[in-house]
Amino acid sequence: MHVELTKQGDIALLTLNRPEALNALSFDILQQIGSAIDEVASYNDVRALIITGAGDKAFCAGADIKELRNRRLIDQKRGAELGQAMFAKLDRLPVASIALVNGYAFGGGAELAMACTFRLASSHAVFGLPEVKLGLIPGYGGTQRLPRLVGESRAMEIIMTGRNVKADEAERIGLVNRVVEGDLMEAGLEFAGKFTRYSLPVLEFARRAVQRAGDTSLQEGLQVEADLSTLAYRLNDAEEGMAAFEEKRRAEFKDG
Ligand code: DAK
Repeated sequence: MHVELTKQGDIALLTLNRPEALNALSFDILQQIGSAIDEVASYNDVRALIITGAGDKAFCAGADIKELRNRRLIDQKRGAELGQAMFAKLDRLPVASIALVNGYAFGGGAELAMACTFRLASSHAVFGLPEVKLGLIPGYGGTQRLPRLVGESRAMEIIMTGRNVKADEAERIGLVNRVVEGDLMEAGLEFAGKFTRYSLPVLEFARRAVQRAGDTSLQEGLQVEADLSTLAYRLNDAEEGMAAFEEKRRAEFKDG
């Protein structure tokens, strides 16, 4: 197994563990990532998922280039669809995901990080979608998720030049939420702790509403927001949150 799934308190930790190949994504590893995400979705005691890479050199150096050669066109198409489907599981996961980018995040590695809800990067992290250098274009969601994160013209430049994006630039253009100078795992757990004490269904409504902003009209998005905020209002947790405010105490949410 090149993917390890563990738990630390109420946080699930998924580690890509193939450091000898800089955690490159074989098709088998893509399937293992999908299975691990399915497993996290089945847990009822987990409030966030952290994804990182083993070792201090790479989060993930992308698709396993050695595996991509000499394949039939139909197999390449199915391969791209497989990668897209595995990463799309993160969009539908009931809890938020955080990529801890601890080094190189190239190609499929950057695409995995972009499929997460949040990204924290160590100061030596380097991002890139270098597919054009191989005569390819991104196949696991990069052409769609990068422009949503950084805007079309920046995404176009990064994809068409295949250039590296260092951590500080990644933070400046909104590709990562923040750069971490100290211990990345510690920072990731602390980052998760900023939201995991809130009501899980409320957090999920918030994620769903924000996700729609990237793929729908303003009018439709506002309707989604009105519907989901009304649904949130119907939960006991909304009553608890507002009562706690009036009673000047900390809210105790029950996820219902
Ligand atoms: N695949 C396979 N092996 C890799 C790898 C990769 N992506 N990246 C690194 N490795 C292996 C190296 O071959 C080496 O193994 P040995 O040769 O020692 O056996 C080992 O990891 C250590 O790598 P280096 O010796 O190269 O380490 P350096 O520090 O010198 O360099 C590097 C680090 C990250 C700059 C370098 O390894 C590198 O440039 N790696 C490749 C980055 C890259 O181009 N990634 C792929 C992007 S394209 C699809 C369509 C498109 C895609 C996928 C599917 N379909 C239509 C199905 C696109 C996917 C991509 O991700």
